[in-house]
Amino acid sequence: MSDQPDVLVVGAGFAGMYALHRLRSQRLNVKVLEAGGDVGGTWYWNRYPGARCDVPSLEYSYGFSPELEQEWDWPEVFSAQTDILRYANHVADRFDLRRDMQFNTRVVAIEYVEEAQRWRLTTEAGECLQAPFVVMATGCLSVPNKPRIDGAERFQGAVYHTATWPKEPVDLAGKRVGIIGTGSSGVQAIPELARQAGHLTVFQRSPVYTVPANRKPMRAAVQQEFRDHYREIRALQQANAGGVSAFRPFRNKPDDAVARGARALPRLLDLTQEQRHEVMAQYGLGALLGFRDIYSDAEANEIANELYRETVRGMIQDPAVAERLLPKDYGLGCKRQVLDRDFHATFNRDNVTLVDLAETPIESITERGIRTSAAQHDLDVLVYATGFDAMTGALLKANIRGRGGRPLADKWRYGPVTYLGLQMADFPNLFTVTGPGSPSVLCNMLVAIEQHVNWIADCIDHVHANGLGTIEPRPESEETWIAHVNEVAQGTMYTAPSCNSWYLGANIPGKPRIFMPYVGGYPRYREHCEREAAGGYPGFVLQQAL
Ligand code: NA7
Repeated sequence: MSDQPDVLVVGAGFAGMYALHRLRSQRLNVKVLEAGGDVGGTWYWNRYPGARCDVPSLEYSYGFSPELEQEWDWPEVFSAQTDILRYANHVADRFDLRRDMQFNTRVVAIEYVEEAQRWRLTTEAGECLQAPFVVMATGCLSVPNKPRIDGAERFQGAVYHTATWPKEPVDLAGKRVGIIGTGSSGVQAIPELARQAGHLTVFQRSPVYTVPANRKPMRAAVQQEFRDHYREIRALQQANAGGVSAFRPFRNKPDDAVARGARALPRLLDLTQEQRHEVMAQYGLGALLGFRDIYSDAEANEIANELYRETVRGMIQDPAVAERLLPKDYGLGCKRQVLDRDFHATFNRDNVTLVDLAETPIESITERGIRTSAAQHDLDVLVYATGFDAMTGALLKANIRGRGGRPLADKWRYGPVTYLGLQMADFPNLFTVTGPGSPSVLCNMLVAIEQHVNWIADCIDHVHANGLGTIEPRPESEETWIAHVNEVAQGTMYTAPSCNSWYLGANIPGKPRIFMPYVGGYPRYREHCEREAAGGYPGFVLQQAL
């Protein structure tokens, strides 16, 4: 491992792993610092029972190595955390990544040393490292949110957070388990915890729209079809708003997929009520997501919401429980879509109780469990499935200080300000992979990560090739970009006044309410990045080397 790195990469998830591989190929000395004990990032930490990806694995995989694509077998269409982590480990072994990675190393301060055109990073253990370039590959969902609840420290039972679930198996047999939160993590964990625990009490603050996940095992022939068409599939991903190809093995070939991608989705408003019911009866809850007008038209959205509610009512035995599980004050498309396996059916089990915190809020946590305004719920185990300080959390936690010692927290006091989610003015040579203002979590993360890392690597190459010292955005580029990010988010369900999501920072008390990811589509975004690079970075300030 080099003591004089050209680039320090923070984080060894999929972004940090590829950054190391790609930058190494440019003969740069790279060192990766990772807080966890090994590679994998979000898939290293999120080991809770039921953890899975909501993008098909043949798409949620690296596209930079045709050999890797051909040799890796995915056991299921949508992979479990264990298989994704196995894949990350395979990639680390195959490309010999660990020799330039330092694990169990949390970066606690990152300061710009102006007179040296370098960054100085300090670790929790007090180690100091310096490099001219820093790549923050710290992930969008990597700082767990653990709400402050009165009395939390008094609880005598075991406490877990889904985002920091232990490596060792947790024995829940016969235990009284409570879980707070019904987002993606809670919805995935609840059916598994109910199977394992003696009794499960679900503490729900907001009901969730969730649709059944595809749970098919991978067929060898399907995998082979992908392998045979991978180059075209990767090209299709580049042309798709969410970075996923529309390729369906056997049913069509890539050319058909292009045509299908260009064809607009149907509109719910164009169907009669009878036709809508037929669609629901035939295809179930997931069918609702295929109508384009539900994401932008309030009337279509409310029709879809009501169809959703009608269908769920038919799935739950106890009508009072069903009513509590139904979202009524926000619409489909406001939050990230949750996919489940047996979530609704779990509430028909004898050993599961739903507590609606909107009716009976938590008053405190006691030695024995959770006390709501209506009852004391005795628990042996308490699970927080309360999400993350998303998108900005990890960057702010790293205590980054730019020119003049200016803290990033100060620059971002009214919300994140970046150019393209890649860089910030006054923070030269510091790059963020899938930062706020880029498509990031609205895109297939692997596609977004590779595009960002490639752009950053080319940018560093440009600085070196031209004998320059630093690059950073012009303040006016940031202003124009952030205005555009906000503009394209308006009029979508994401920013409806009734919507409170982690995309908006609404899950963290005091966080500015700003829609953080770029909703204008991955291809449009990518073209913008490419124009900057091809034009010699007109939106950036380039300074001579000292
Ligand atoms: P989410 O989607 O932010 O869900 C967190 C859940 O925790 C959600 O139901 C919250 O209710 C609930 N929550 C948060 N704070 C509290 C308090 N103080 N009291 C009660 N309930 C609370 O996080 P996930 O980990 O499930 O998923 C994050 C992403 O990871 C997901 O979208 C995928 O992209 C992968 P709320 O809705 O805020 O009322």
